[in-house]
Amino acid sequence: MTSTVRGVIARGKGEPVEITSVVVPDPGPGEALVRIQACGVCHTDLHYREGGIGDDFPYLLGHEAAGVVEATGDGETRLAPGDFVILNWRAVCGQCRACRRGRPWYCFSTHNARQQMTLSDGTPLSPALGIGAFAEKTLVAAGQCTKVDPAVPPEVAGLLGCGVMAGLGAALNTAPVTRGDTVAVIGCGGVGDAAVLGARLAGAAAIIAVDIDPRKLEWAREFGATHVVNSRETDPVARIQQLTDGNGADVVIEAIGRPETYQQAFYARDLAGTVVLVGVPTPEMRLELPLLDFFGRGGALKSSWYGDCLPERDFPLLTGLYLQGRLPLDKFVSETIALEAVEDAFAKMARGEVLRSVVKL
Ligand code: PAD
Ligand code: ZN
Repeated sequence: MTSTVRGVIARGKGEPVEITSVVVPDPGPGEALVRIQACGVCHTDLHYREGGIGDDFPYLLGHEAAGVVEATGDGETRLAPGDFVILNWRAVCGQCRACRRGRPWYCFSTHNARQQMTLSDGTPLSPALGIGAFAEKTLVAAGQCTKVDPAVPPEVAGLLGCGVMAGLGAALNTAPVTRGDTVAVIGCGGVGDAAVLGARLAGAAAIIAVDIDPRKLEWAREFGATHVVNSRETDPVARIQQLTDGNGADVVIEAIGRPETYQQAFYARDLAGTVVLVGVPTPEMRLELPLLDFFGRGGALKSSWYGDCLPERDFPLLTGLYLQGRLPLDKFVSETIALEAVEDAFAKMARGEVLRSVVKL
């Protein structure tokens, strides 16, 4: 059996997305069929549409989602129909070399659904990040479903499925920021602002937000930035050094994914400081820096895949903080939109008008 639902696909590089019928198989063993309630529009969806991530068109976009389990495959014991879940793209396998060494947040063999969703003519779809949730229903591996308290509104819960978790985790898990650290965040979209929030949660002494858009800097302040820098007007490296007694920040989080902003992050940190790259670069980008500076500045240069999160550990923890009023996740939801408005939402994202547009179904 299959279900036919509406979904948003990217057919080819740079082409506007379109809504079409998507055929979703019933779940087999180890799989779950999820009725999507909300799915955020993340910059990574736009990267897919622009061909920046791969060439496996057509893509079924959307990956930052929450919904209700509709059916599970035979033998499923952990999940049941009716469960409220956040979808994750890190269903840890428990078997790969990272998992076996006790580092499951690096899992190199994460699970996705085995069966493929297709167009009506049978063309297989590549679901974004193995999820594909700009659709009324999607098929995922059961391990991609993390149960959380249904008291959290789906448009808020879904954000933890990608960008907000990536930003929070870049600060809390990857860096990790510790009490008293000075932190700079370069690029204050949904991911960067979540990093600001994570730094605040960790007890950072100063949080310097850098962006080229004054609106974004205002929002970053609301999330807890103690200083803001418009890098169109002010050299961010010099300003970050000035705000940290001439030293540079202990932790600099780059949340854009561009060589020039990575270079700013590299030089804006203190000696022996940490750079965390959470922004996703595109294949043609190159970085050229004096090797001596890598050596001479010491410290750690890290990348953060999905905020080094463990969904089963972090999603219930963070939704719990939200319900206690300690994590203002609803501030990320700039607007809720219909499936039809995803292309429009990409344009708003590019113009910097939103932190997150969230499709509500
Ligand atoms: P966004 O477009 O909402 O935010 C990007 C921000 O960067 C905006 O506020 C821009 O104004 C700002 N910006 C752009 N250029 C510059 C510049 N030269 N200097 C300063 N600021 C600038 O995107 P987002 O927050 O949704 O995503 C940010 C990145 O994070 C993007 O590359 C996305 O693909 C990546 C991401 N990574 C992971 C992960 O696991 N590593 C997860 C989710 C998203
Ligand atoms: Zn994402």
